[in-house]
Order: sequence, then C-alpha cells, then structure tokens
Amino acid sequence: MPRIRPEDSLLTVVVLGARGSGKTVYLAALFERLRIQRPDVGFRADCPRPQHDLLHRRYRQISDPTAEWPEATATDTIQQFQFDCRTANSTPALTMRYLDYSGELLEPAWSPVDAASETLLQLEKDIGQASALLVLLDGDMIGRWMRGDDAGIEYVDDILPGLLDYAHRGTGPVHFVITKWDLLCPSDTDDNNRLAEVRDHLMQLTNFRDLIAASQNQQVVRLIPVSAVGPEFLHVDRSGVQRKRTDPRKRIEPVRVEVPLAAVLPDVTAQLLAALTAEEQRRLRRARNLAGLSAAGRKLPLDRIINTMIRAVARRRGRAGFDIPPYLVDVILDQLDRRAEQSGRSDGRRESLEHLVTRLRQVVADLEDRMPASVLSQVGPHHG
Ligand SMILES: Nc1nc2c(ncn2[C@@H]2O[C@H](COP(=O)(O)OP(=O)(O)O)[C@@H](O)[C@H]2O)c(=O)[nH]1
Ligand SMILES: [Mg+2]
Repeated sequence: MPRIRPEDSLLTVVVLGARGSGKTVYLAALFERLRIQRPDVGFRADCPRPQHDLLHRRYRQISDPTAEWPEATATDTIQQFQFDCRTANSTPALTMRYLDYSGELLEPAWSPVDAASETLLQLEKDIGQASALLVLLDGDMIGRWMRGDDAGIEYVDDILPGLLDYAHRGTGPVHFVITKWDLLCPSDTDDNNRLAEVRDHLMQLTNFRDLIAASQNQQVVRLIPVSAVGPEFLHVDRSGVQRKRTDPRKRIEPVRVEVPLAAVLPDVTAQLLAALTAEEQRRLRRARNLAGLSAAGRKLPLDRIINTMIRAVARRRGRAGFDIPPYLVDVILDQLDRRAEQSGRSDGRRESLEHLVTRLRQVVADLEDRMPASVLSQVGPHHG
C-alpha cells in the first residue's frame, strides 16, 4: 500500500472572527492544551519552531497576571499555524493548518476598493477550499446581546451578518465557537442548559436559522463553547473592565479549546460519506478489497484512484467540494465498513493515524454526550 506522505496529511481550517472576539488568545490556549499529551485530551500536537515560540510566548503573556493582553493582529496579515497531531510519542499522523485572518477584514466599513483587496480575495478562495471553518462568536458580545445591552446588539446587527455570509460559503463542516464562555456561563450554571439558551437566541436570527436549515443532511454544524482562561482566572471590576486575578491560587485553565480541532477530521469524513450513493460505496469497498488481496494491487496507486472518485462525487454534490488528502481514504473506508483495518500492515504512520482517529472520535462523542445542544446540523446515516 502506498505510504502516507506527510505533505498529503493536511487539513486546512480557516479561522474567522471579528476583532476582539478572542482569536489570538484562543489559538495560544489551543496550542497550550496540545503541546504536551494530557490525559483529558488524549492526543498532542507539535508546531514548527517559530510558531511554537510565538504561541507559547503569547500564552505566557496571557497567563501572567501582571502582563497585558496580547496586541491585536494588524490588518491584511494572514497568520498560519500548523499543528502536527499524534497520540503520545507515535509518528505525526495528521497536520492541521490554521489560517488566521485579521478580524478587521470582517468589519462592514470597507469601501468597494477594499472589497477587491488581495487579502479578501484570498480569504474567499481559502474558504472555498477549506476542510472546515472555525467561526468565532464573541461570547462576551453574545451575552450582552442576550441581556439587551447596546454593544451586544450592535455586534449582532453589524458584525454577525458578515461572519454568517462567510460561513455560508464554506462547503466543509462549520464549527461556531462561542469564546469567553467563562463570562457567559457562571460555574454554578449547567453548561448544556446555558448553551441551549444561546442556541435558541441565535436561532431567532433569520440568517443564522437559514444557514442551519440549508446545512441539514449536507454539512455538519456545531456550536462549541470554549474559554481560553477558565472559570477562575478573570473577574469583572466595578467599572465593567475585566481584570486578571492576582491571587496565585486562581489558575488559568483553558476549557474545551481542543474540541473544535478534534472534530474536524471526524466531521469531514462523516460529511463525505453521507454524500456517496450506496453504489459508490460498494465500488469503493470493492476497490479496497482488491488492493488488500493482490500483491499486484498494492503496486497500483489505488488510493489515488479511489480519491479521484471521491472528489468527483464531492464535486457533483456541490456542498462537499473540499480536497481529500489521499491517505484519508482508508479512514473513510474504515468508517464505511465500521471495522478496523485487518490487513496487519505495519506502517507506523498509518497505525498512528488509527490511534489518533479513535481519540478524535472520542472527544467528539464526549461533547455530544455532555452537550447535546452543541449539535446544530448533522449529516444523515449513510445507506449501506
Ligand atoms: N473572559 C475571557 N476573555 C477573553 C477570553 N479570550 C479573550 N478574551 C478577552 O478578549 C480580548 C481580545 O482577545 P484577542 O484574542 O486579542 O482577540 P482577537 O482580536 O480576536 O485576536 C482579550 O484581550 C481578552 O480581554 C476568554 O476566554 N475569556
Ligand atoms: Mg488577534
């Protein structure tokens, strides 16, 4: 069987969020959760050195009670972060590339000249090809909106529509992340009940409701509440400004920041599978069985053939037109068969990928168990 090449194992996530919604802080907290293996995450990720240093430095700045928050990202820059994921010390099995666009791009005051800017055109292109979209909704603003506060209403009226327009253009899974969950959900409140309230409020917005309706059975859409700092680290002072706590016992503790990343691969494969007809699934299985049985078959670039077919299907269906890295084909077919590979191949990277996929699915299953309100749109069970 052809080896998985590192350059194939790439999923791209476009991160969208208005200025101040918590993107920079979120990405730093995400890397903090992933940079070492943690029992409650079950997988980890490395980052190329310069990005590693940048994210780590930012996180230390965030977690230092005496330091300022990180500076805002400048307009017109696209930052790229690459997370090489694996379980424990196995071979890196999956690379997730995050594209972080400056939040100012999403603000409505842009002139027609600006609308044709190269960065905006690149953004549209990236969204069209992205494996998944990560749309950050500012939890502070959503909370204010729910309380009838002017700043929150302004956010929902002026900023949210632009975000939803972009979300609408994605063909892969869409993960709406509610940032700053520590502000929205006090520790004595049930997370799922609170999330259901947020969801119900969002569903009152026509554009949001229509996006969810259009996604049913086509795209996976989730609503995932996260906090980069956890319930204890900040407090809001009398003038309404949030301050870091100086009490050293109040620890910073990111909550669920890794969940959106974990959901990308399971959601991409689920979405793709749902787009295949029963006949196409049969043909795929047959092609793989042939590859597994005959020594000659192994020499054929069968995964490429299969992948070409999957892409054709995806393109035909329109709503799933993202690129599928060839090595993912096996993962998809395993899901189709609902059983693990039994060929006894000992390719380290493949084995590592299987372990990783098991962990990722577990993280997603945990989220759905604990927070049923997080599921906005699912793809139907495929027909065997
Ligand atoms: N309470 C709380 N505040 C946050 C959190 N993440 C970010 N913030 C606040 O939001 C501000 C903007 O975050 P930043 O990541 O710079 O936003 P960006 O413009 O989207 O990159 C920060 O300075 C923090 O004050 C969080 O998880 N909880
Ligand atoms: Mg930023």
